Amino acid sequence: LHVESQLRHALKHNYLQVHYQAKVSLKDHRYVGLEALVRLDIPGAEVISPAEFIPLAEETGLIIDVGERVLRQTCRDMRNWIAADQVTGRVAVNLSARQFLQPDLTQRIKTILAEEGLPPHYLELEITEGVVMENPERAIQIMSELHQTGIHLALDDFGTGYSSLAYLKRFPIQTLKIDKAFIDDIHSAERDRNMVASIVGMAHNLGLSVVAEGVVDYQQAQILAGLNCEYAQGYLYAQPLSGEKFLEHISTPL
Ligand code: G
Ligand code: G
Ligand code: MN
Ligand code: NA
Repeated sequence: LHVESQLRHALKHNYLQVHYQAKVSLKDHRYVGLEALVRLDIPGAEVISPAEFIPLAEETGLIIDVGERVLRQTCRDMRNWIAADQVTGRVAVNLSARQFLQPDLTQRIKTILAEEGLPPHYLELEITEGVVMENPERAIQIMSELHQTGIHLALDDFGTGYSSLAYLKRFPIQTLKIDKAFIDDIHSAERDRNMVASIVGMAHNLGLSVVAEGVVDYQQAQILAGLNCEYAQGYLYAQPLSGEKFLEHISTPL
């Protein structure tokens, strides 16, 4: 109940904050895009991580409100940054299970994009493998509708949700994000390295690009580059940062 009342309080007073984490190319460690990650920042209290309040927001239905605010803020920030030539690439936003299954999802997103003045091709939506595999046929319909608007789609937390290859081929997605769990021990565990090599090979055969999540050291980055993985996110490059700090980060040469 504590987190729920904090969340309601935060929604009422607009204390949701969108942070941004850089995505980089593993070839040259250059910035290529960004992911929006929400935070609860109530004045006088510690920042609350989405890992704590997203499941609760999902249970209570508050996620619909949270999700729309995150999307709107992200589109607004991105539009301004593009107009000022401060940011290039695409911005990724995470969709929860309940959001994904909203009957009018595509229309709601199109409305927000239009109101905030962001062309759809600048937006990428991350949908977890687990959510998609709960009802793959329905997921294909929803993803196709989203894809037709020009929005890009990424399968998030890949490797944790048991996608069958038959489905993967039919999903109208452009990107796989390999879950951090496969990256953590990539230097020491040959099995994890082999798994990642297989995922990258399979993704490329299907015409998908690959992002490795949770890259924290240079050795992991080198191994991933050697496995032909194109992109990475992780603390090695940048933590999720406030918009202001994110702009500073990407404008500072490595
Ligand atoms: O940023 P952090 O690593 O603390 O995020 C924890 C979890 O919360 C991750 O699984 C991430 O995908 C999820 N998350 C972060 N921001 C959002 C958001 O805006 N919407 C949804 N649905 N999930 C988010
Ligand atoms: O589920 P999703 O992949 O959207 O969640 C991303 C989460 O991972 C965010 O909460 C983000 O803060 C976190 N994250 C990003 N990079 C790293 C990292 O290098 N190490 C750890 N431990 N977490 C990370
Ligand atoms: Mn994500
Ligand atoms: Na993930």
